[in-house]
Amino acid sequence: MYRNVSCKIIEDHLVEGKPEPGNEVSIKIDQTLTQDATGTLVYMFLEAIGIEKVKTRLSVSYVDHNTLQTDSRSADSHRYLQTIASKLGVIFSKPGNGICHRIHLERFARPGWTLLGSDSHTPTAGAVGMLAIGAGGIDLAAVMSGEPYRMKMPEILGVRLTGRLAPWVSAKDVALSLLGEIGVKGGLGKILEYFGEGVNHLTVPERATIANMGTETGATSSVFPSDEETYRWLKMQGREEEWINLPTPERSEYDDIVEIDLSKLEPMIALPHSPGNVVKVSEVEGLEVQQVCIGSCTNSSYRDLAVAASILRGKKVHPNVDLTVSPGSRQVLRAIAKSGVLADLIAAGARILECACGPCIGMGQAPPAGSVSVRTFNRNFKGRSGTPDAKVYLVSPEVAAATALYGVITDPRRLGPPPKIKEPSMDIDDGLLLAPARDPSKVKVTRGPNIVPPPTFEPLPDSFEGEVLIKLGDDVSTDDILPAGADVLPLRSNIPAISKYVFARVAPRFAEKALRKGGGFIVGGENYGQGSSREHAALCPRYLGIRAVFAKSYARIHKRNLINFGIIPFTFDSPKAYELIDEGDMLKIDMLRERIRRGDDRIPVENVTSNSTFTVNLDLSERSREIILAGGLLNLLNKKYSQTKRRRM
Ligand code: MIC
Ligand code: SF4
Repeated sequence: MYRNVSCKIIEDHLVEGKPEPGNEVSIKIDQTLTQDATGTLVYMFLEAIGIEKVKTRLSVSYVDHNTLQTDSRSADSHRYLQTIASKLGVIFSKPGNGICHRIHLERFARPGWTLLGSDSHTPTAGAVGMLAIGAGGIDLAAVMSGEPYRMKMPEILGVRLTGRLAPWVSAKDVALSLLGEIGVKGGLGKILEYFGEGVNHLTVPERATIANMGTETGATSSVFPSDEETYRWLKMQGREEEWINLPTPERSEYDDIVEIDLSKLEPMIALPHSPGNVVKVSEVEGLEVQQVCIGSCTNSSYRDLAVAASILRGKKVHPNVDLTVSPGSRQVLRAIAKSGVLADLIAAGARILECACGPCIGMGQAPPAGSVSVRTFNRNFKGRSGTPDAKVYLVSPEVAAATALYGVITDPRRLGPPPKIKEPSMDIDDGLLLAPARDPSKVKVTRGPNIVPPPTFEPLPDSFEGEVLIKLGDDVSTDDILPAGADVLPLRSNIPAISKYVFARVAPRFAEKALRKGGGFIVGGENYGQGSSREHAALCPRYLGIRAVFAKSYARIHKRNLINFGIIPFTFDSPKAYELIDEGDMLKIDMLRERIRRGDDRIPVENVTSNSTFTVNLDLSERSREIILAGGLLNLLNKKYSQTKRRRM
């Protein structure tokens, strides 16, 4: 018998290494998903490497982020993505079909399999007993070329669920409570595995909400067992033959355990500007609200929308509130249309948006200046909504709907008996999932002017000298490093153009300064690069000449993205070392190639300005050292696959 579900899946997919916490392991990846905002680069990398057909068992390319078409750029990206998917053997999910994580859960996620996705919320698929991990685009390209996925074996943190949720408390409150308990760094280097009898009372969409927000703890993944409920879900999706029994073993073992008694939970809320800033809703009740948004990959299931509709049925949204609803997928949209949920939402005055990420990533619906926006989403980083001084709160659909009704943050337990939601059978319609071409040679890849091949970089030089261009505090998110939103997202396929936005919200002239100074260094605090998987937050600084970051600690995906683009992630060995370094200081590092080649984990840095020397830590696997020496993963992959191509010729 296996120790736990996560270890079982890892062992079944093990290519190399001993799966003990901290060891380097590589695993086979069965499926990949990309979305449009990160996907254009993935497919351009694959083209650069010269891959003719992806090597995974299944790969899907979704269009869900960048769906606002204010000029031709987004539409051009969609056409590129559609044609390149067809050529390379990838299924294409058309815009309008829904949010990648929700569709993947409905149509493709499989218990016992592995999934790598170029989006940080890929672990949503962990709801059906899958090991699903978020990564940067170049890691996706590597896996789609046939490489295993290499990672440091995470610890498995068992989350024991007992009891049953009280009325008006839902899966989002479980996710928020856990975040409140372990914080935005609590899952770092860990897989969160849910077990205990409490799991039996959660449906797959509810498990998906919890798995989805595990990302906000910094976890590598979130995994549920595969059980009868998983069977029910797959059967409803017409996929019961894909079910396997993957229960929590009777004597399961974890590296550590946290306990959550579901019956004790209350409606929770994350305050601005961090998903980890969690308190009880009852503590902030009465605060006036100008906008409420229901949707996103966290809370856009049939149940989520039906609960909201039942609260609003026969009533009107408060006159001072703008309520938007974005269904997670077309399957959900069709179901709410059929059951009358949609009619209730419309009658109450909700604004119905398309099945896409929408306001979650600042693609429209920016709230009024200085206002309060209450959202069922997973992130509330400053400025992410598109309004720099908006205050965004994260809640369950129950709290969102009650708040929309009264115009102030409202604890739904005031509303009387909770609604009983019956999930209807779903109409399965894969009409917007396009199969790849039978004959790829006939596919002409369409490239608009905004599809610009990614830059190439030189191998690591022997020494660096440069200026500290910016010094930042703790929890800098990738939204701070490279914002999303309607102005910037259409440029994801054009690195020279999008690089102008690096730190645009934090230090508006950063890009110009970096180019003028010929590059330099970034200094950060704890958890540098938390949030999204967008590798643009590493690739664009590299394009501007950034060669190293000095931080107290890093978020997992961002650290990997830095390495993948040849930026060295140094770690301060004491809080004092961070204090001693200032913006504008000139730093010099000698014999860098040699030190990295021989695996030094302590690197001396000369502060030329203050005429002193300090030492930083460097925690790199052998593979990461190889990548950095080569000047980035693309250079390594190019070398490997161009040799294979030469041999084939
Ligand atoms: C996000 O929620 O921040 C995103 C947008 O989905 C990102 C991906 C991206 O920036 O394209 C993520 O979570 O990885
Ligand atoms: Fe889309 Fe928001 Fe989910 Fe990211 S978090 S995938 S932007 S819905």
